[in-house]
Amino acid sequence: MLFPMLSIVVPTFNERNNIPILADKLKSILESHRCDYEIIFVDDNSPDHTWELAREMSLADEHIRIIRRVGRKGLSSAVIEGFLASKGDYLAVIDADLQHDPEQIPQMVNELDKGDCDLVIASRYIDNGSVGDWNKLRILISEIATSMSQLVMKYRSTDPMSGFFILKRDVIDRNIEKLSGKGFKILLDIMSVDDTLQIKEIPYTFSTRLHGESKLGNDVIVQYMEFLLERTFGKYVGIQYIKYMIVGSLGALLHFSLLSFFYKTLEHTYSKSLMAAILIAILFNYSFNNLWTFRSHRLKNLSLVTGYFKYNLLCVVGALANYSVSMYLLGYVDWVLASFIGAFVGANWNYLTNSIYTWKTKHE
Ligand SMILES: Nc1nc2c(ncn2[C@@H]2O[C@H](COP(=O)(O)OP(=O)(O)O)[C@@H](O)[C@H]2O)c(=O)[nH]1
Ligand SMILES: [Mg+2]
Repeated sequence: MLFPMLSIVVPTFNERNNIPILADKLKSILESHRCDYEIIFVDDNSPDHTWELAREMSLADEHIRIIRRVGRKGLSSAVIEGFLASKGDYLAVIDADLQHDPEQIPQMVNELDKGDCDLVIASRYIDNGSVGDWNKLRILISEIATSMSQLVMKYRSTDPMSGFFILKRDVIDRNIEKLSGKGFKILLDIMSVDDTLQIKEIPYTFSTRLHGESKLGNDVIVQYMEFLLERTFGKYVGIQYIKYMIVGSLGALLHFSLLSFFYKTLEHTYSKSLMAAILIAILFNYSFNNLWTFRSHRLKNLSLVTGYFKYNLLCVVGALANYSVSMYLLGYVDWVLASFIGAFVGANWNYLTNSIYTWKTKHE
């Protein structure tokens, strides 16, 4: 074989108007560089039938392939499936919307050919790179997210969230089982499981999307935080457990703030204030656990109501456990520690039983 083969994975969701333009560009650039290549579109059953058009394109051009996924969603997992189905020695990822300039691919391939690196990232944040026409808020969020990524990986990459990169196949083959595949940060995922990579960065300017609209909205930030939590604490406990404890702590904070507000500011009786604070905090915990912690098992309609009763019932038992443990320990340790351990035992009971009986998840 003269040149290493290049597989270009393009995740798509509603990109019907963009893919023929991208494919034409890739084709002319790669063929002028005499590159052996394939383009793999991975489409999550787009409502605009991107997969159908990609299939027609694949029938007309043997370099084009399409994976249509049904019942699954997510940028990272789509890219991983593309990698797994690919034939190339080098694997590249690029957005379908021409925000990444395909003209840079030959240079990126060149860097890999030199043999002194196994991952080349097109970065918006070095030298001549740029995020294009982003507003100040988006730039700030991106910068904060970039610095936080340092928590989970040893590399000082300027753009670990870049969706435009190329790597040697071996990097994926040896790490595939460790990748989380969740969310949108596939590059960070790869860099956080392998600290032996040799990385190079080249600058590029993030262009404006050609057609269609961005799929990465506000929940991207939540997903990103979850990813960092999972990579930081996930080796000790499941992400669901961490989320449950975060909601629980926020609920406790809410409880004390409400109690002090009703009792001190509004000057209601202590008993009424306490009752109101407890009821609201339970409702808060239940709702946020349903919306976030157990998102994939979210209860709706009637089961949302029956779930609420189950939740209350199980939490009453948790409260009794909390009470008994605290009372017992009070004979041995200081009251703060006794109440903390009591609350911890209660919270664990609540998590365990609610995840099994209320949200019916398989326990992680
Ligand atoms: N298969 C698949 N592709 C996705 C998904 N979400 C986004 N994409 C694609 O991933 C690329 C980057 O998404 P985009 O919306 O452009 O994000 P932005 O560039 O940050 O605004 C685009 O080609 C999208 O079509 C998804 O859930 N599944
Ligand atoms: Mg884009």
